[in-house]
Amino acid sequence: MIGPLARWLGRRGASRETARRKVPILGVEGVGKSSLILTLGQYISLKKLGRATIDSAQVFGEYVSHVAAARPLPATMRHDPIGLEIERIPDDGDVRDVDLLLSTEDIPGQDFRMLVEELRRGPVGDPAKRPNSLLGRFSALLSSSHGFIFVVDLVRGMTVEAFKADLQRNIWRAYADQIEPIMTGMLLASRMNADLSGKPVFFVFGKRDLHGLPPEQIARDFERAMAIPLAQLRGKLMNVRQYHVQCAGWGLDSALDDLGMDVLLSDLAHAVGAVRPRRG
Ligand SMILES: Nc1nc2c(ncn2[C@@H]2O[C@H](COP(=O)(O)OP(=O)(O)OP(=O)(O)O)[C@@H](O)[C@H]2O)c(=O)[nH]1
Ligand SMILES: [Mg+2]
Repeated sequence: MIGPLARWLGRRGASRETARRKVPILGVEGVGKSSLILTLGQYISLKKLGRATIDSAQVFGEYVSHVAAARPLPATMRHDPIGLEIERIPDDGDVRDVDLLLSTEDIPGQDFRMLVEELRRGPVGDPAKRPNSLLGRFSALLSSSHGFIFVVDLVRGMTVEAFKADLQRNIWRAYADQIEPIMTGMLLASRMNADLSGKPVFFVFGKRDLHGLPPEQIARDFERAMAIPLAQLRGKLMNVRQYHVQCAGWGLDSALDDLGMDVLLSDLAHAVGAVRPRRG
């Protein structure tokens, strides 16, 4: 007969076997990656769901000092590891145990831009023959990760007025600039390490306060504009979803309740299989 202690030890054993789930946050420069990880870091710390990794304490300290002074975050120049260890997620008014590591350390915005440019320039040959190229490194990242967050900034490089003046064209341009090359890259990379199946790809549309568009409209446009690569990615059994968040404009007095962080965290943990069984 299994007693309570054995059951508890069994569960401890089971949870130790649970691999850490690595989910990099990717996107070109200035789209809001650092802001997203800072907002998530603040959110999980405040709600007692996890913490920033020890390695990234200094970077988070710097970020918070910018928020405290109501300044925008500076562009990330260093390749400091930035990570969040998430141990719990909100779940129907309760919490669930998870084992999830979110990081931005892998491809900084500038390198990611170079990857996007390389992909946009056209035929890249067989990535398997060039493991040290950006695409080769991207492929390695894809294979070592359990899921991906791509941050998209619809307004990127424009004033809000200019963005709204030609809304439809600007949205399509943002997709062509920021998303299409990534989808192409993933499909190419899948030739190097075929097994992308089951790995979720979360497109996070940030700066909700700036673009001001309803999520339903973004979702509809996104599905239409990206129909072909989306069907190809889904054909690889990738689980592609969209989220809509705001990551700036909150102060240290904010409880961060309406920025979209809870749904993003919860879905992500479920999608990468990081959710542990409920405690008995
Ligand atoms: N209004 C608004 N601004 C945002 C939001 N998220 C980020 N920003 C601003 O966008 C700018 C770029 O954000 P970062 O988080 O530094 O972007 P990044 O992707 O880390 O950029 P790199 O480090 O250069 O790759 C900063 O000025 C942020 O304050 C948001 O939700 N709303
Ligand atoms: Mg950054």
